Amino acid sequence: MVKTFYDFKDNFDHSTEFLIFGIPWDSLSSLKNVNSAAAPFKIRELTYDLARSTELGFDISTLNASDLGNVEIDPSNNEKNLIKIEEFVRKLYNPYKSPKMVMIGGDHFCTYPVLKAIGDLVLEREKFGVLIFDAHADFYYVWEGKKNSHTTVAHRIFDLEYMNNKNLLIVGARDIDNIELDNIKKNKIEHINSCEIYDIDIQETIEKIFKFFKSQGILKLYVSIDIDVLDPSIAPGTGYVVPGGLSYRDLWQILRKLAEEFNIIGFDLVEVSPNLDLQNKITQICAAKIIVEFMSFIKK
Ligand SMILES: [Mn+2]
Repeated sequence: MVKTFYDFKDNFDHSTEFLIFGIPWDSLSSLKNVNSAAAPFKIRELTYDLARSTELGFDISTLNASDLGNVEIDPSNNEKNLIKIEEFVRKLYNPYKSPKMVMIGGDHFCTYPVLKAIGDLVLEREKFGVLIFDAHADFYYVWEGKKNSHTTVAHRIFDLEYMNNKNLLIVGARDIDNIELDNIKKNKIEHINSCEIYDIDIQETIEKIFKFFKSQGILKLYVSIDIDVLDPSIAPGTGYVVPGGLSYRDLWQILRKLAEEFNIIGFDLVEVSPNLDLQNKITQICAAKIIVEFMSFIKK
């Protein structure tokens, strides 16, 4: 039996504030040895070794969260998985009074069907935006001839009819290929690269992110966190490590401020590779901490 995240219950009712679910799917990774499909199991498991309160002293048991387990995945049928995930989220997401959706991936393409299900249903869509934290832009148009890949996911999100260069922001990138750069320039995609964050400082970065969304009247955010946005010295257990990333503290601080200013309607944490992690599971611990700390910021 799959353990739940911390010891949250596995059922929910009208009062539930967070719905957690896993997507054990890594077939659309461009790497073969990543096993991020195991991450939803492994990350949940290690929460039993962690403290039951957050860093700011918030009692985790009062989060009113449910962990509904994993979406059933068929590793050999990507099309079916996309439909399944979208249906799964559609059934749970109630735009009038929805609990916050929290997804544990999986490779980064897991974000697409989740975000699409929410974005299709969200009310006042002109106030809806997407913030992606990633070492990469994931902005190839196709990858090895295929449109669906974790390397194309930001482009697929951008391609959604209601997404554009005013409601999509990529933060922390530092390994963008020339083809992607062309796509980014052509479509005028905004991104705050990792080096810019350290040229200014974290407070200014936060203000820049706020300004980007608020100047467009965007108040509701879906946040996608690729674990590789963190520097590999703190999060080595992922497929494509790139030096020069964010510190855990800086990401923590950005998420804390974001939750104060925006209605976070859902978020995800993707690309953790348990079999590439250190023996002390530092990357998986970062993932668990980011998820639960962000939940506590959202709850306030
Ligand atoms: Mn990514």
